[in-house]
Amino acid sequence: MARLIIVSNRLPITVDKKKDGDLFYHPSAGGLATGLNSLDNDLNKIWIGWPGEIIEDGWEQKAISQELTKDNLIPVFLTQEEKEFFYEGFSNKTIWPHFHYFTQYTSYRDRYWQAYKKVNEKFAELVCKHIQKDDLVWVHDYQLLLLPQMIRKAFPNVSIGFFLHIPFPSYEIFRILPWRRELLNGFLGADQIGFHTYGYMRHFLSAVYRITGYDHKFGKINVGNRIVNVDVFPMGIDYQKYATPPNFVEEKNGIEAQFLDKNQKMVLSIDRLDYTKGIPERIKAFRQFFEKHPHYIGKVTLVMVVVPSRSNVDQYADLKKELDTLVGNINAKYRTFNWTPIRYFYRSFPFNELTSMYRAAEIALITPLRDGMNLVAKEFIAAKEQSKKGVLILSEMAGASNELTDALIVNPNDSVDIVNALLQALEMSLEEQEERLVKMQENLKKFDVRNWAETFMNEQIGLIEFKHKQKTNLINETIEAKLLDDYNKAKQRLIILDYDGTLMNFNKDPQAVVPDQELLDNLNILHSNDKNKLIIITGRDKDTMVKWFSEIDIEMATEHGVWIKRKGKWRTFTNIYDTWKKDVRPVLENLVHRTPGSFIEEKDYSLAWHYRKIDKDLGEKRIREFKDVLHYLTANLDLQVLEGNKVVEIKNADVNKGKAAQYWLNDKKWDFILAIGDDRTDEDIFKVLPSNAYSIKVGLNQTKARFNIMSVEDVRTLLNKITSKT
Ligand code: GDG
Repeated sequence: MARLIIVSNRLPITVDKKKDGDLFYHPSAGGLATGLNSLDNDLNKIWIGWPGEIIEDGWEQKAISQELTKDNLIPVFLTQEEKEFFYEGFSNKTIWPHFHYFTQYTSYRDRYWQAYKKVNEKFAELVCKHIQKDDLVWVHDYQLLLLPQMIRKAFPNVSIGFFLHIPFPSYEIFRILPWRRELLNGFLGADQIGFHTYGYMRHFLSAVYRITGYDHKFGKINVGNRIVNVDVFPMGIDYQKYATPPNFVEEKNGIEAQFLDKNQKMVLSIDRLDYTKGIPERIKAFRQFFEKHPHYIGKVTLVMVVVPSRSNVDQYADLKKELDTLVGNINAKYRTFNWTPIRYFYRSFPFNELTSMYRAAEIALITPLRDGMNLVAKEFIAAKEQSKKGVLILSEMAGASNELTDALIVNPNDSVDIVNALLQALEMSLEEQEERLVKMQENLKKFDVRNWAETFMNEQIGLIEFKHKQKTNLINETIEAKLLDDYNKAKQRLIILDYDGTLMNFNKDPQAVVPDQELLDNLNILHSNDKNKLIIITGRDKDTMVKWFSEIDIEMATEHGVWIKRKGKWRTFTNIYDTWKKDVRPVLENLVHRTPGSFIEEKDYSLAWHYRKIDKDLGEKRIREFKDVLHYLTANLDLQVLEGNKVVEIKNADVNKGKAAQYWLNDKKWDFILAIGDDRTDEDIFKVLPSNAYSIKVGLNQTKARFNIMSVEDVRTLLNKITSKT
């Protein structure tokens, strides 16, 4: 039976080793375990991760493993050094600050990177030891970015999902990292990659395109022989746990009562100690609030919970000092004998007390400078299920702000914005509070953590089915055997091949795609066989093809069929003309001027604008602009605009590869036809072929061809097999 193997840095159970050596087991904080444990499908689950304590003694490791195995948990034991360099180092001093836009804190130490790779390998080894047939793997978060690719290497067909819980930064930030390529390749080992927001997804796709060159269509990245699905899965919370907490006893003399008694309003903030959370900025804005609205002095209190974290990292210790000073100053300035402006707690609280605070607070002030999602904001809204009273002030830099649009959304760097939001929240009518809360609660109830985990898994399972379906059109062993057999039996064979993207991979410089010797040898074998007619039909210009294929006298069509070489002679359509070029060229030149990195290729009867070296979105935008101008310019001319792979070409309307193919198709009664091509212009060839022809599209895009083949490499392998039969 298929199982789900969850892999995350931390296990949902933490092991604590007391001074006397006793081992204690308790649940780790966080909603991930709830979400995953509630997955209500047929999958059995195992979970692999670090139990949070350094255990170097072999016997102890064995005892812990035995204990955890009872709950299907498998521990990865880290050494002190690994904890220091992998966890505190690369994870928390490199990726964490960098992905949260704190590049000033990013550490670029190779020592950290080496440890990161090593620990990812350690995880990979253990995961691979446990993978069985049909298992699904789901890897979590920034500590394990290399893991998907490592697992993929060992198990090319296993289904792997990956979810990033923190932001993915814009390309301009991401590219700064020396290990950007390795990190992206790590991600791309997965079949599915999930982010909290569309913004993170967009940044990721853009980084992938610019750094690795892999393009995508609607979030599906074609990585050669696989498709990687990238999508948005905003994580929810365990709604009922906060709406109707178990064992919750309304404390008569609890926090809420204390504030009510004194006619004071409670503003709440809860964060882990982290520079990403905007805590100093928040305190300063709170101080400004009293400066601007002094009549609220004595009437509003900020209850600020800061949970200790990563105290071994310098910036965290510095931040702690800064907070102590800021809170000290404001309290010293404004406190009275029965009121303190900020009640600051530097510790964590048991769940029940946390929930009491959520219920008691009139306002939650959650203003991170950057936050992947921020579950506290969602928990606060859920805790208001019964009272329907409360206002959420939320930073637009938290992923949650995309969903909680009925909160008061603020820019955490804009203290005036925060001050205004505080005033608006304090003065908001109960009707408006309820109206805003209800809308958000409805959404959070529907899209809770179970729904999040289920949606992710269902989509991942769907991909397995999709892959399976795709494979039916892909050239497999059976189709290949039939093709080779038909080829063998045939006496009059027509073989039509496209060049770029079919026989050779693309290059940023089109002139660098010179055919290699192996290809030339293979084509020569095909060409020299009396039973074969081998043709190349390409969009390239005649001169380049003549130069590159000087050794083999292959018949061909260039410029999509403008020039036809048959029986050793080149000729062109008689009715073709190029007088239009003088009108169109200046427009293209202007385009190049405005789009650095693009260039014009002039062929005999066409003009092509290449944008392979530039940003894809900019290229597409320019094409849209250009098409309008061209329509105007060519209103009375018989021209067409062909869109190829990162190139647009303007030529006479009468020319296309299908028409070119017909010269040879009509020559004889062929008993075997093979045509292979990769882009839209090759579809014109597929359209004119008889239904029993072997038409093959390179890549998995929609096509008129009968079959698909994954890559140029696969085309070359197929040709090798054909020539070995020749
Ligand atoms: C990552 C991303 C993303 C906090 N203080 C106490 C306490 N908590 C609980 C809260 C909440 C959780 O910890 C913190 O939520 P975050 O959203 O900050 O999540 P993290 O796991 O820290 O961080 C973040 C998240 O992953 C999920 O993808 O939202 O952006 O950085 O559940 O309630 N719990 C208790 N006592 C406390 O004092 N018991």
